[in-house]
Amino acid sequence: METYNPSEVEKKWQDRWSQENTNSFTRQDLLTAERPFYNLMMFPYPSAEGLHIGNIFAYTGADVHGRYRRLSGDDVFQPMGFDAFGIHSENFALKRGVPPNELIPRNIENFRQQLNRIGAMFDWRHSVDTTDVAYYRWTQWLFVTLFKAGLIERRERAVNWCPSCMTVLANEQVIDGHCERCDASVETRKLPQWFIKISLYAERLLANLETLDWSETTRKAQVSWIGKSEGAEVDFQVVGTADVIRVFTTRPDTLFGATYMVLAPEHELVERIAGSSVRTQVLEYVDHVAKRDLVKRKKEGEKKTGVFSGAYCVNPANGRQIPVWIADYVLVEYGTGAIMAVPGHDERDFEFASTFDLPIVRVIAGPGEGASTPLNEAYTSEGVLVNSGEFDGLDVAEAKAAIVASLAKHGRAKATVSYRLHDWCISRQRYWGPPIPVIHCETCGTVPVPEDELPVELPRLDDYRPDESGLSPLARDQDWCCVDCPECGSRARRDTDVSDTFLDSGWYFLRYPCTDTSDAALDPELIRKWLPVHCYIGGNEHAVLHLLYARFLTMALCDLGLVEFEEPFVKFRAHGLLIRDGKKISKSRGNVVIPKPIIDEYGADTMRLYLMFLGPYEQGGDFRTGGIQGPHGFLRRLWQSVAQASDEPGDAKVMQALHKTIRAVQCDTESLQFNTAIAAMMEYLNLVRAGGRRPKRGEVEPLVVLVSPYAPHIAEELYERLGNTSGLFASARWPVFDEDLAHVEIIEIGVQVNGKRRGSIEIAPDADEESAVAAAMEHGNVGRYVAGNSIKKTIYVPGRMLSLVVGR
Ligand code: ANZ
Ligand code: ZN
Repeated sequence: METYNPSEVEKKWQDRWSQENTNSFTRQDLLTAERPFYNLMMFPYPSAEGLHIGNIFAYTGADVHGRYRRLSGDDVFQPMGFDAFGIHSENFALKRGVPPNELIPRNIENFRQQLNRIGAMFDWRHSVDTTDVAYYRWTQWLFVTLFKAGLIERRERAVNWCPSCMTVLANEQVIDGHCERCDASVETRKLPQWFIKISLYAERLLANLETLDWSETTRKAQVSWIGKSEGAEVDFQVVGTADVIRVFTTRPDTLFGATYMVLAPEHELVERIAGSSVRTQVLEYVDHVAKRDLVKRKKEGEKKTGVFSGAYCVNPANGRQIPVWIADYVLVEYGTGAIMAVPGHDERDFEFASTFDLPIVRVIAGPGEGASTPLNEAYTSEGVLVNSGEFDGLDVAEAKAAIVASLAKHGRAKATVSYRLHDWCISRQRYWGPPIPVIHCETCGTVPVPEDELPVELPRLDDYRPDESGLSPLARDQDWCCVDCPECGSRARRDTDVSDTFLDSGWYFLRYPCTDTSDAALDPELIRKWLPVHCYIGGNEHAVLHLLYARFLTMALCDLGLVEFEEPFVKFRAHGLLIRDGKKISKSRGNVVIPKPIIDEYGADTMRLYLMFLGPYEQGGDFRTGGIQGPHGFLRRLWQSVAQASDEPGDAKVMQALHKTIRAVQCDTESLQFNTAIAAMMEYLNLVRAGGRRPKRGEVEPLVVLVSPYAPHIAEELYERLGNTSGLFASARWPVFDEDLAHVEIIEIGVQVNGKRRGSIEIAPDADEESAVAAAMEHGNVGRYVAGNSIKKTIYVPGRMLSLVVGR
């Protein structure tokens, strides 16, 4: 047999897969599939640079998983598409001076070729391109559907405006006051905008998280983004006036410790209550704050500033008069824009009170503390009430309920829930997106474009540059803007904004199986059969944007009876990131690695194997080009072993090792622990070839199947050379391991976190520390205690115990 020539082998099999439609399904195939498994990965936006090695790492892992499932008997649907609208793409087109309508199709073609070269089993028949009218007409349909359901509204609002991208941004796209994309400082502008009412769904979006099998970090990110806060609104009477200051607090239990109040400088009562002797000072302060940068203001840790208003309120708990201050650490847009300040138990209030010499009173006592234990800093933990009259002795939870109930009797308080999640602003004053399908008519108001008149096609513009006007470039195309009102027929104007790219990507997974359907967005039969998605893999940077919008849209469609499930992704796993020279590989850091030279030199199979061997898939790994020889050598050795194999059954000892290997590779591949699966296969091949031993067919043929998800081309070739003619997927099955032969001794050991037993793991008595820690982290309970912290120290006694010391 000739030597291993990756480029020849890979070309041969890629051609064959494409000719035989090995990975593409027809509608009929989809409908008759017996064990549907929808293996979804986040689709890329087709930049001009093409895919870099970090993207390939992500896609390869998902493909390995999909190939494994398919060999195990699942019907795996693995589509791929392009998220090609949006500012990213448009900015690039502007820079190049090539219209996006020309540039984007070229980029897409380039991406498609790159993706094909890695040998992933993408079903291109079911691809989507969000800029294709055949797709975005349904994005517009979705807009109209939500609009008719009352879930989209036009509001004149102060919105985030990026002066550099010259467009409005969603809150989610503003990071620390800066544009997520270009990093410019975000400004505020008042413009009429379209909002999707995602905040109506806050509670359900939060509650459902419990039911999802998702990476813990992703789930946590959503919980804090939704930001549910249970508390109360309490009214404080302003002394000597009829005015009332309403505050929002999450700690009504600390009411007796409220020693002063604070209004946000923009609060409407500031003008009214400012006493005459301090009026000038107050107005000066308000003016000073108004000129300051909002971004800096929101950052904690800044020195607190403020001014006394001259007014007093009555603390309804104990009738004492407390001063009202004005300070910029209270934000006007959150809660009621006013707070009761409890310096004994709130860090910000403690700092402010210390600065301005305001009284600090303890009302919660922790273990071993009493009513008069001094406070050197705010005490923010649990405890029982002290210095709180009739409520003394209650714990925090009891006191919250009791104090609110008691005030409520006099109409002074009510329990409230608030969320940080705001409505989703989807208007973009840019060119490269689906036009918002609405017509503005003087007589009829806002009229959605009738469904049978969709799509509203994006016109070609010679000049598609954004401008300062607050209007999209589409507004400059008078012919396009002028239409007849669909209701009364009089002259009317199109809405000229386009919708946010996140609307395009918020529903693409619903469209994939339905791409053969041209008269509806969704094909109910196929949706029922294939959704929700069985496994979704993507980057954790989408934890709150895309993943929240997709969940919301699915839930809304469910309420409208258009799909039968609320949650789109039963299982989500975030892949890790590749590091190079100590930094994340990314275009912005300028340390990208292009896959092509690696594929040209070693082949895609070696590259796949190498990437999957770099580190745990969900954690990522360190990219060092040098390490590629090991995986490459392994494939060469496998090739030789098949070539030299004698036609005999395997030796008993090797067969036993084989069954252990099958078991290990299966468990690890299933749980995305690709690196350890590869290590097991390498170890096995070493045993097969130990001392230059001649391999037996029964020893290597199953290995070819085990390797195939990782290195599919060479596996197909070897499988064929072993005399199988119809291709791996058509005739091979994942080998079944023999329980007795694969048996490895397993024992149970306890796991401690910070000295407390939090669970136990089942593990081989001689397992190494790394696998013991990995097994412990898989244990939900242990994971919970470790989450959010890092492991500072590990004490592992094989066969006995594992103890983790964690901290921030
Ligand atoms: C009294 C108190 C005592 C508070 C205590 C906290 C601790 P979350 O949980 O984030 O919703 N607050 C309310 N409105 C505010 C605003 N507009 N700007 C700044 N701070 C505001 O936070 C709610 C808590 O943040 C509220 O509960 C209030 O302070 C403060 F030991 O009331 B608290
Ligand atoms: Zn009209």
